[in-house]
Amino acid sequence: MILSGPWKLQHFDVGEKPPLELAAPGLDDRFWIEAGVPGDVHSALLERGIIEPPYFGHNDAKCRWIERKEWWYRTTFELDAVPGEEGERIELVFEGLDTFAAIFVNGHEIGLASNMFRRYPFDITRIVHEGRNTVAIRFDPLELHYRDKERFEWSSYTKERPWIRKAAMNFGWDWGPRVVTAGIWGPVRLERRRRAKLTGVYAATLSASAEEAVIRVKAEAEAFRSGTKAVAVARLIDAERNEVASVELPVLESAEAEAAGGQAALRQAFPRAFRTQGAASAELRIAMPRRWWTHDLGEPYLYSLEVTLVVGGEEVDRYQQSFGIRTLDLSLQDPDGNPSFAFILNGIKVYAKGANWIPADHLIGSIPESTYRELVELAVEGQMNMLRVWAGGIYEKDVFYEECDRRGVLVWQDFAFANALFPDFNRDFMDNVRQEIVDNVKRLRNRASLALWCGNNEIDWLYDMKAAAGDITGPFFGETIYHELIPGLLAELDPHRSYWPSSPYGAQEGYDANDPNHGDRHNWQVWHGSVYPRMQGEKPLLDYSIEGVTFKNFKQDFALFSSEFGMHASANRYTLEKNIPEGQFTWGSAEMAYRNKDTNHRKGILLMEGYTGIPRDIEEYLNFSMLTQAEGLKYGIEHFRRHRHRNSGALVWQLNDSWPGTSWSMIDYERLPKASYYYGKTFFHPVLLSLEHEPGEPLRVWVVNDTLEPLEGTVTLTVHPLSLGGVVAAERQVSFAVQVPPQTALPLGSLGEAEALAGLAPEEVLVELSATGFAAPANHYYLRDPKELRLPVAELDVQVDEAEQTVTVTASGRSVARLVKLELPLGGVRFSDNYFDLLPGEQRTVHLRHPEGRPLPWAALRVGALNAGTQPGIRC
Ligand code: BMA
Repeated sequence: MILSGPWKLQHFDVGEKPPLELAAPGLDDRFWIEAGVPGDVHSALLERGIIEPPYFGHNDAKCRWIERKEWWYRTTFELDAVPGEEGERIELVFEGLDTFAAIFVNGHEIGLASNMFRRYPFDITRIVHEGRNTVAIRFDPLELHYRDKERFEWSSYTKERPWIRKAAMNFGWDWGPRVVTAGIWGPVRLERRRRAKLTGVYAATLSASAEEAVIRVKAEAEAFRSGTKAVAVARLIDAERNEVASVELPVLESAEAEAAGGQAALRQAFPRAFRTQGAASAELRIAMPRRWWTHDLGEPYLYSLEVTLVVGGEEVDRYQQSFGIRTLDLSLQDPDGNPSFAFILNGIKVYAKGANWIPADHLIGSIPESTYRELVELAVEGQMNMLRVWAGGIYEKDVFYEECDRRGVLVWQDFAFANALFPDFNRDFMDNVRQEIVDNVKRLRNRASLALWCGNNEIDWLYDMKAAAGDITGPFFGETIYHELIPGLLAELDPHRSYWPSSPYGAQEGYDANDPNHGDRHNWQVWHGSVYPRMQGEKPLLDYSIEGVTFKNFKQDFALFSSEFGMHASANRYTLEKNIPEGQFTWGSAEMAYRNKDTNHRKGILLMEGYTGIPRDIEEYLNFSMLTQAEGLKYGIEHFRRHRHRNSGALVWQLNDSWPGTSWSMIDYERLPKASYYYGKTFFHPVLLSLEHEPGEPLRVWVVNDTLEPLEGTVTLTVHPLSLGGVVAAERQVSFAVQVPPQTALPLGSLGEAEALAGLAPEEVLVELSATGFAAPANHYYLRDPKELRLPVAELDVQVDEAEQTVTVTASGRSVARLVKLELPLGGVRFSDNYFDLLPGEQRTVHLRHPEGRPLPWAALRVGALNAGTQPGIRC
């Protein structure tokens, strides 16, 4: 039974009322408000209009009082009959409590919680009764639990985090405000059990060829009294519900075997004192398995793994989850013996394309499941095959992994330790962390999508930097978590999955952990100006100059795997406008500055200054920042992919947003993609046509083929004048006949700049690459930066078909339309394309839909381009 309510909620000052009064079954709580569970306090108050929307203007600051209160939740549940028979139990299970809580049932305190990431099960058999039962939970202000604690030299953004096992981003990050939540953020379940229960199921693919797969299955169980015999039956079932393999696992053996220890008399006299734990494992063999692939390499085929626990012929417990048959390893050496950092799926190297995932809202408990589905769907449509669940958020909700399994997206999962020192010398803290790791590894270890466990975000690397800079003088507190505790537990709980202690990590010859020659790498030269190379122990350098932060620095980066890099772009107009007080949606306003939580706003300006020029108004900011991010990511990712013999992954910082701000995200808080996302449909496409070029240098044409099929056809490079002018200038075309083997990046040839231009100026052309004979999106390049281009004013013709939900845009004048954008004031709208370029006369039909089928506000449609201004849509 899920205890989803109604739940009541109220706040008190600390100690205002005695706990037993507020937990008492008979308390009159009619003046309390109703609250959704799972959910959070902020969302409940917002729903009742008690607080104003926290992301509008500076309202987040007005909500800070919530942090200082004691919050009480109450609900009731009915039982027809109390456990009668011996060996029957009732458990109350909390999947997520945020964070320090005391839990009461029928006025009895049943336990405390102190970790948002843990699962808290309580045996309440002895205190429930027939009829109505009462549950009450008190959430303490965090301050009570950290105010007397030691402060550390390093804990980014706030000093209280290290002792509190809670999503770090709640305290504010460089892309989100401080919104410290409280409440019941996971489901609450009442489980009635008889005789025994499953305490764990583990399944791992040991080998998987096209002919046969071998899967190890393990079941763990607990009986409620000694002497109970139980078997678990594990079955693998295909999508048509046919059983393809099964095995019986004798998880709990006979009483005689247990009594071998010489405790027979005690066991007989007190059988309930001897709860029996047991486990058994076996191998399943599956002939002609259908293997699980990422969506770009094949089908993410899922079986169902079902395990039933049987005692004396009666089924007492059941586990069921989808299961993908695949092998997956992190390879640190390529077949030629060179260093690598590559994911090998069913023996095939995956070029990982994707982004870093942060919680989709600060109000984590209230994020609807549909948001997860939409974001993962967008990732797939954006040609991504890997998401990294970043350490400063949470171990995500089940729905996230379900979607990744189902859609063929790999997950790089960080443990929840980000940018701070942690008290690994404290036994209570470490016991808490140990249980958090056990809970989450057991929950997620059977996911086909789960590719890697990673110990932390940037801690090993930044510890060295901060120590070298003199900001940290003490030891590396927390080190034993990532280098001892976690790998030790994984060896026991999830031995067939790869583990990497930190991101970035890996160094050789005295370089720091961000070394491109070993492990993964974060490129924060671009944007943050963090100068590289850097030796271990060397003082870090920041270069705040146009050259220091420019994305052109990506070309100096020969990382084995690029797990973080990126640039800011504005959120979409609707997302910002909706949350900014009237008159403040202007470039340079205090409200716009408040949307940007990064440390030094100059970085973004420098980046644009070097590329597009500094924006003069909000329209230019929207356009220039989006263009810079899109072109910058394209520049970097195409470079990484051209070096796919060495580089095996590009994960952008960051996929999504947790509030309507300006950040590195490719998709904003309203689930409206930015220009970079649409560019990604090309730069992440499995078949990439790419031009490598710098001003004055030859144009080098490449094809990158990530697929398992060879490609054969023709690639054509066409030089188009930006404007047809008075005379139609001849287009210049060069074609290359190509044969590209599977999983290869191939240079096709090059052309001198002057030769390609044939008399045109480099500031006046667009170069297009296109393919015939195989499917690859056409790709566009400009030979000079936007601020140097001579881009004439474009004219757009816009036709709207409301019935078909399409908008057709034509570049109706004589020049290229650059960064054509369609805007609607509604969140979540899906545009089949946006932020694209049109050649003179070229036409594109964009399909629009809302995932929940909401009517589109056509009257408010705006269509514009970088060189055409923004105009209201033209209706027909
Ligand atoms: C990296 C991430 C985040 C941060 C981002 C942008 O450090 O791991 O902590 O938000 O860069 O600065």
